[in-house]
Amino acid sequence: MTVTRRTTLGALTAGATALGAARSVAAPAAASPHRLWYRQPAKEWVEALPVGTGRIGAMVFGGVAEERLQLNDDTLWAGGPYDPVNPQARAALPEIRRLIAAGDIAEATKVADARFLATPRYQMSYQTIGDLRLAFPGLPETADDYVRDLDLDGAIATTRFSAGATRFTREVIASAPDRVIAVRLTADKAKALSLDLSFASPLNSRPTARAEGADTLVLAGTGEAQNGVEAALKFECRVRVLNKGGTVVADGAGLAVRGADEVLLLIASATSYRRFDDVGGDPAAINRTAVEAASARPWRDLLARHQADHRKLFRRVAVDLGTTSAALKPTDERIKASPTTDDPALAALYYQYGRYLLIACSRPGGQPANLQGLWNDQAAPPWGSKYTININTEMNYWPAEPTGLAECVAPLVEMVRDLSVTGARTAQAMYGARGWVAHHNTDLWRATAPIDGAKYGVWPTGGAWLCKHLWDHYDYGRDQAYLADVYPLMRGAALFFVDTLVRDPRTGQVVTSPSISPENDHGHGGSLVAGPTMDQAIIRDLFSSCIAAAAILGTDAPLAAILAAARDRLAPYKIGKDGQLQEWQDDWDADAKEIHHRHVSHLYGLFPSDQIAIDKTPALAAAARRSLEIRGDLSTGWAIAWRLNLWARLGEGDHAHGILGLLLGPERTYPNMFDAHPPFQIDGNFGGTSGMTEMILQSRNGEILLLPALPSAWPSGRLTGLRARGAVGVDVVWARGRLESAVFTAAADGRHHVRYAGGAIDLDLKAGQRVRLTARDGVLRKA
Ligand code: FUC
Repeated sequence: MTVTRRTTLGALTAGATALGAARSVAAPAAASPHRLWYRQPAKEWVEALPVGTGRIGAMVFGGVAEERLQLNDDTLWAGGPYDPVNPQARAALPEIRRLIAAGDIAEATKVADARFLATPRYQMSYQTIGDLRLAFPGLPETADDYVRDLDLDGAIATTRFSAGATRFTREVIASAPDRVIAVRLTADKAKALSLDLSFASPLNSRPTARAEGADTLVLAGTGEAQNGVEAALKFECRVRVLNKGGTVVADGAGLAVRGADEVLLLIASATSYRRFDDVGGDPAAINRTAVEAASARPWRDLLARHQADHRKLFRRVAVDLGTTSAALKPTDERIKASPTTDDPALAALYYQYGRYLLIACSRPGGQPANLQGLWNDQAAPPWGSKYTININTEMNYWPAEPTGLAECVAPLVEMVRDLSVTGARTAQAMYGARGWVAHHNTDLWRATAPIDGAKYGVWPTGGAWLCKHLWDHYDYGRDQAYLADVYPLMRGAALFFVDTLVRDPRTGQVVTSPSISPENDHGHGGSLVAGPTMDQAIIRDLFSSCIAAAAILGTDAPLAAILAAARDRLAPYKIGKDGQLQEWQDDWDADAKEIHHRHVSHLYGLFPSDQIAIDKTPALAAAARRSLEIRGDLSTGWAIAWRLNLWARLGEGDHAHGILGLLLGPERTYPNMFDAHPPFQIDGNFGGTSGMTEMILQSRNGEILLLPALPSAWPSGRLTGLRARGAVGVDVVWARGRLESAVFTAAADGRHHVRYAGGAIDLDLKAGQRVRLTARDGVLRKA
């Protein structure tokens, strides 16, 4: 363990300036709490730095002689509109159910694999545009005084270096308001900027680049066909070069800039995607409009508009967990050193990075964050970089409401709206059921049938889990017009289960069948089963939120009564022979093929749900804890992050902090702070931000808990701008391991039951009202 002195940020920054004498370039801003920085260009993709408008994004490598901007468009996917429903599925359903009830899981799996899976059996992949390459003739491979960084607060990636006697600066932003990625190149000498621009794409559809006019380069092409589904999307990416003092000439499939004082590149991208069933858009027209409009604005204007837009979201939350001299090092070195170094500011940086990433990849009008958010450099990425909705997509949105990014949930809501349409067809054709269903994955085309293999895909509660986010968005924001808008989606998800739940002949209770506990083999012939604990819990939440919504909206009382009766018949939680929370109706946990399996699906009730809580259902919480102990802490990225949230819910701050250490270490965090599943998967980043929030503030079971799992490693700190259920903002400040103050700012009228340590207080707040609490001797008082 490196012993480092804890100090305030101010003192450290002063220290950094002193250090700056020795290290002229990098050091002055090194202790900035919002800065990822490096002393060398990115070699690997997971060293490059992400920017994004929510719709289009770039990974910035920071090369000297050649800069590589790897580009993405969130609607560039393989395939086109398709309906994967297998016409044989409905006839196979009774047989699969019968085989499961008879305990012949192997045979049920065979039948499901043969007749119950989607056609095609796999979904479409998210793709990449490729690279915009900037080659700088005359510049060396490596340069002096090199530093590159990503400023999370400014949402700007900057590369600075000297070559010869010239100092170069390259800045990259991805502007949501102006719908372009803008790159500004400057130098401290006149006429010093010369570069050649070209596109390179790994897509098999071989997009072609051509110059348009004297200053524009256009890459146009299509997505790829996949699994027998034809490529339906056209895409276009265009870059316009604006320069001062130099020349631009078109040179075949490239552009050459010579002798400029300053260069501004404006990059736009679009596809013909309009909706899952409409690919009639005109990408060239969309891009022309965006580039034309952005060209009318000087860089400082583009920058100011971008930063104002970003900061409106980003600055809602501030975090300080303390800092040490470890924070002076480049980010990659800090990650490497983190297992043996006290570096609480690295956790704070990771926290805000999660928020930065969500702002950059999930904005209204765009697609939701996929398995890699927005950033992917491959034509065939891992797991298709799709939407895996048996944990991953949901985890992406865990931090959204509590950390002040409710707007970022909009694309997820829109995806559920689409799924309620495509999933209605799947519900009808596969199950003969009303409502809608989505299984464990979906894609740009909103496919909803079971994919990959019965042991992964035959899981009917993916759409229902997504509906939790619809309800949570209401619960945090309390906007009734929004609730009225999404209620039909929740209602449709519930109706599917009214029609498809089956009676367990042994107990008379109702369960899902066929299903699985994602993606865990229970050791009795496979994964297929009736009534995995997670399904019962998700459906319980879905029914409860529908009942509550119907009451708030004053509608649908007859259905609410049906749901209440069905909810009472759902098979309840069970505690098994090892004291664990049973993952299945049978006590099979000890027989499972992988005892340390990464999914902890049966613990959904503890987090993200609050059906199980240490202070409400202590016996179940103890069983969940036992399950967690058996599963172990070490896993893949998102699975570690889930455990972090769960241990926070158990009130175990030090244990949670230890798990956070596993997530932040070099095994699970790449140099650019992307989460390693491995390979890269963004859910761990978001789950990490969520888990840290849960250590400081929990909003559950109708209560707000302050410092419920504060670790001893963070004796003093603050986390301000958080949101709790009931439309209230919360700022938490603590010192020497105890609460100093908590400020509540109400956005709507309401009563809040607030707890800290042993004490509690009720706050009746009117919209706009602000109240400060202190806690002397653990007793909460209004200040
Ligand atoms: C689920 C997980 C895998 C991976 C994939 C994208 O299937 O079990 O670990 O995260 O989604």
